[in-house]
Amino acid sequence: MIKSIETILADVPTIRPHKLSVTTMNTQTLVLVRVRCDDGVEGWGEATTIGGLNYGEESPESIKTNIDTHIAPLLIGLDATRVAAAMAVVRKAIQGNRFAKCAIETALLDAQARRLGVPLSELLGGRVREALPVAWTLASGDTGKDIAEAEKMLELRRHRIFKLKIGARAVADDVAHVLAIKKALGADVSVRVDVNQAWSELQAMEGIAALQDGGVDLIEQPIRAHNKAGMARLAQRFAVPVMADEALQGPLDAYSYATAAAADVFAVKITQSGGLMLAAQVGTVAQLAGVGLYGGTMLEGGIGTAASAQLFATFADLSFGTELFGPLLLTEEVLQEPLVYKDFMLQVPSGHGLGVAIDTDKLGHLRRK
Ligand code: MUC
Ligand code: MG
Repeated sequence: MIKSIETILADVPTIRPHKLSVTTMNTQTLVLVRVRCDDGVEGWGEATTIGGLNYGEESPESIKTNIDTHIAPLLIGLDATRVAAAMAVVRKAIQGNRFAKCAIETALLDAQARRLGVPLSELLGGRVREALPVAWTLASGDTGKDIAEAEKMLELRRHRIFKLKIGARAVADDVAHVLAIKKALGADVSVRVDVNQAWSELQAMEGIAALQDGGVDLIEQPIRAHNKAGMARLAQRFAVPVMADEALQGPLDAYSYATAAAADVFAVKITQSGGLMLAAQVGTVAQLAGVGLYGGTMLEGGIGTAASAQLFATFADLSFGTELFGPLLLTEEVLQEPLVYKDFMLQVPSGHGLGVAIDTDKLGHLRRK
């Protein structure tokens, strides 16, 4: 039986300002959910947003309030061993709130996998890989600093795929910035861009043409998420793959994007999809439709990153890799044992459930009082 549900907000400074077209992050707020069951098993989940309400329609505070006030009361007393049934109750009663639902579902699945003595990936179909290629985002806002940061990552053998956040400046300035970085890093290093919806379709045509000529490998969400027809035109016009991110808010969007051929690649995010089970369906739609898969992040800490890794390890096709570097952008680690990044890969935790444990003392210091 589900006995109690606790939600915790923890503000963790980033290692440097993280500049996106929609906001500059100096802190990340982790929303952590702890579910305790009457058999003594507990599970953890996480949801993060980017810049409060700058990126999506849920904020850390709304996630906490809506779980505490509306979602937890529906779940207390339900059978903890029947996660799908418990989530069906939540999904029937609660509109929207995909991030909150993801955090809750993750905690319930973590508890159930621990109870069964298996890694969470086994409840999601079973893993086909033990390590995931992991990109790093260069977003200091300064070309020289970004090049130095990338060179350090290559030397550490931590990342050799770099995603650049653009869209805040004029197209020509962004293109010059990206191509200077691409030139400095060379042909063997993958350079990609994420515009976070900032361009008009005309700007996108100009920008993508120049980036494609300069050897950029992937163009993420160049235009507004609702402009599916525009995304389809761009995907068709250019050889460089165009990826949907903000446009995918679950399997229905994935289906409609796949049938409209509106993206070459899907960025799958567990929060944005509304939970691990729905994110798995986004992955299935992509694989059925021949759309490439990329494991996305909302810059979660260790819990959300481990949860995403458990799912992405089940994807047969993961040709564009992942960006599960969230904990590395934060100055404080909330796990007892940090996730392992080596040889350009994130090792998928092999223990039961999420395979990670929270450092509750550390969290005690970081949590918002
Ligand atoms: C996004 O839009 O992809 C992921 C990596 C990063 O730096 O920002 C996020 C959000
Ligand atoms: Mg993105």
